[in-house]
Amino acid sequence: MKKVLTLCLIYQHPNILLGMKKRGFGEGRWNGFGGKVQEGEAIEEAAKREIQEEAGIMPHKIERVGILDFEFKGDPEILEVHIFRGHDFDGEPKESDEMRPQWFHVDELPFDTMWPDDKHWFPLFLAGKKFRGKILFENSDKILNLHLSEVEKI
Ligand code: 6OG
Repeated sequence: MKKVLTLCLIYQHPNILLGMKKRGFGEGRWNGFGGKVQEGEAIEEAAKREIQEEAGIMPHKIERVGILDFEFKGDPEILEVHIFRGHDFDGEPKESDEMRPQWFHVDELPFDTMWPDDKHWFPLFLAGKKFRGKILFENSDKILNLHLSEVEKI
């Protein structure tokens, strides 16, 4: 079983836009914006729709930079998360029911209140690399196994 999700990060060096997840999966953590891809929807379209819904902004152009497969021990469902980077956007970030957006300097990212995988792949993201990975979680705080590699093309 596979569920396809998006995760979109706006990166205007040296700042990155994250959102505090207010409810549901990942509640209490800073993350990019995203969610489930709907039936019949292209993945990139879903990424734009989700950031619009959650942060009130519409990115001009987004680029897919990573795909990560997440598995939680004992759960047969694989979360396939497609990570996008954007730069310019229309609108002003504003709080929604799901997310409270905030800009962070890249040297002051709140890794302690982000998903534990993020500290592993953010350096690649920030360096403009493309990457693929597989991460096995024991529970939402603990990683049992992590494979991450830089790729030429995604
Ligand atoms: P909703 O279920 O709220 O979308 N997501 C993850 N992001 C990170 N950084 N690490 C993880 O490790 C993640 N698992 C899921 C994908 C959930 C949002 O959270 C992301 C979506 O953007 C397990 O619709």
